[in-house]
Amino acid sequence: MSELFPIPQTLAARAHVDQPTYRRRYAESLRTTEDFWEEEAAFIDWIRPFREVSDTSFDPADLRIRWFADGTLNASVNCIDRHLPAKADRPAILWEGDRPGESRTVTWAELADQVNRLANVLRGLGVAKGDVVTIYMPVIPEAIVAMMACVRIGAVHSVVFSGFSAEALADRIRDAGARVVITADEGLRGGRVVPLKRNADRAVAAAGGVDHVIVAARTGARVPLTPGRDIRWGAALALADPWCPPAEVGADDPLFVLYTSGSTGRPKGLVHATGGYLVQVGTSWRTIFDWHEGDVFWCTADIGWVTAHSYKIYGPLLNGATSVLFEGIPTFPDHARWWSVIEKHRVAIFYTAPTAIRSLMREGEAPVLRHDLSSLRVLGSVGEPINPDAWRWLHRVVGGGRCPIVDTYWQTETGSVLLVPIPGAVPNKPGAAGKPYFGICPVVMDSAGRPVAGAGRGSLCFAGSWPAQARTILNDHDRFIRTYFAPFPDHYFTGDGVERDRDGYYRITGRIDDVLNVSGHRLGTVELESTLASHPAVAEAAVVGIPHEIKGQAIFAFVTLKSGHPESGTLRAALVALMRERIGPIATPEAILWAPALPKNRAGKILRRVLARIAAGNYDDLGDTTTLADPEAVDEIVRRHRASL
Ligand code: 6R9
Repeated sequence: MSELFPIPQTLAARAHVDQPTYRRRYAESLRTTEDFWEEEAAFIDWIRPFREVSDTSFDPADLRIRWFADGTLNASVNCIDRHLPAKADRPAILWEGDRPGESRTVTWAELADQVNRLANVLRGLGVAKGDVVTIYMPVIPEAIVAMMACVRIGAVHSVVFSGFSAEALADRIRDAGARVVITADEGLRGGRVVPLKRNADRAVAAAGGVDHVIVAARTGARVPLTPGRDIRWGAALALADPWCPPAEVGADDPLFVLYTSGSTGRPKGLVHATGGYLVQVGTSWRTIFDWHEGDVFWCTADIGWVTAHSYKIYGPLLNGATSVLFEGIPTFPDHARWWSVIEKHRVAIFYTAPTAIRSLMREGEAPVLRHDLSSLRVLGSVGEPINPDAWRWLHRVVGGGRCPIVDTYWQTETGSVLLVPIPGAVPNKPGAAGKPYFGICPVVMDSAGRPVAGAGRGSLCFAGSWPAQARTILNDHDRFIRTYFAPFPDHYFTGDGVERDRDGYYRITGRIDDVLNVSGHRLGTVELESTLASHPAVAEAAVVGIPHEIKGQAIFAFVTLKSGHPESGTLRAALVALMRERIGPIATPEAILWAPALPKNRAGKILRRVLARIAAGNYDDLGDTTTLADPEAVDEIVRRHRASL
């Protein structure tokens, strides 16, 4: 696709990075990578400056990922204390509750006060440097306070998404050996109550080893407290000293653990190190969103996801930026909720996920157009490839045609964005995750493990380390090496397929394991799904392979329609025709099932694994469904699939 959207001139004129700067600095950053990161590291206030920039090797037999190793620092000082002289009474967090009308502003001084007090509470409970604290909280300012309090004393936070079940939480508490858990009485999402303390109690009972549970008040519901073990947030902080001296932490000491599900096996606890992560996340956040002093930033990701860690919490805090923290969901109480929040806070930079955009597109333009979104300057997308139709809608309807979309490609493992069209520097191509960030060297590998030169398709790898890269999988370093470094020696392997075009843009074609093989033709799910979603009646589509006697695999499509478009045989035929015409007869779907909603995890990624089992009729063996955002969606799809046989 050659459609190119030029860089808006007004934006380019004052952008941190413009086109010539990107070209020059990118080339330089590959030639002298250490010099580049050494300069970037000046962004951080070090306690003891580092002497050695890096010591890295991706050789599986001698894996080393060390950045700024002999430097020391404290994360909370960089995120909070250093902004106090200039910004104490300015807002750090603009919190919007699940219900409209419920909101709070937290200033930098208030944030500092809460963090210091909680840090002292944790210290008082015996939490020491290197200990893991599990955080299971709704999206409220206290969650950020909890993370910052941990890092103030050199403890390691492990945030577990509040939508996860008690079992999922127990697994993560056990794996990390956490002795303290921080939670809230209840959460609220889309008007529904989430019994967080009850889940936490069950998880703590199942996991064992937890000495204390700190309970913040969100709804104020009466929840049972276990004497001697449970501690009320409010009472404990009121008694705590408002100053906690920051711990001096080594740059390669862990900052946090974050669990992510692999394609198989138990969840992996990726371990991120302090110095490299803060250097790259802090500097890249400012660059890729082109943030300027005074801009209000809003990232819609839940705190349990890496996107929130890097670009909703650490990135804005490190830069002293004001950001919106929104507890709810985009469709409650109505489909205009997000747009009203953007209007209310004059949001300049809005970072979200394609799945949410597709669901809002279903409702048409009217809810968007009722609001004044003229404050928006830059839009961002993350989590999966954004199909060109959703891209164009976001660009035209939400961004009024004037905001570039930074489609950021990265992973929990990478810590920081690796591919991105920097807004003042790289013109947008809908559906392509742009070009490499500074210091990042993407490599497209063919099936024989040879780098592809120029344009071509293959497995997405990276040569050479970057500071924000995860250092290991907690308790399983061998799995870390095996998963990411053994497949292509001397390279980091992402697990994603990619296509590089002649202009050097990268288009993610989906996880390698999502590739279908129909009669020997490899078809990426992304291409198939984007084509279905380009039909005006289609809101969203997911495609999986089913075993087929002749073709090996055949295409099974799950399709969600936009409001006001009835399911019909004519529409089915039109979709089949569209696939044949756009991709070829090879892309003819064997079956299309109308799905009122698709099963997704809480980060909005479609669980194709579950759909593949349904398509094959294995209803009783859907695998691990604990990460599902909406289990009812699965029940309904199973019912319809059964009925279609
Ligand atoms: C940040 C995050 C990582 C996987 C990744 C890829 C997919 C993320 C993407 C994208 C295409 C983008 N992915 N961003 N695919 N374009 N802009 O999502 O981390 O939850 O670990 O997921 O998500 O498949 O490998 P994580």
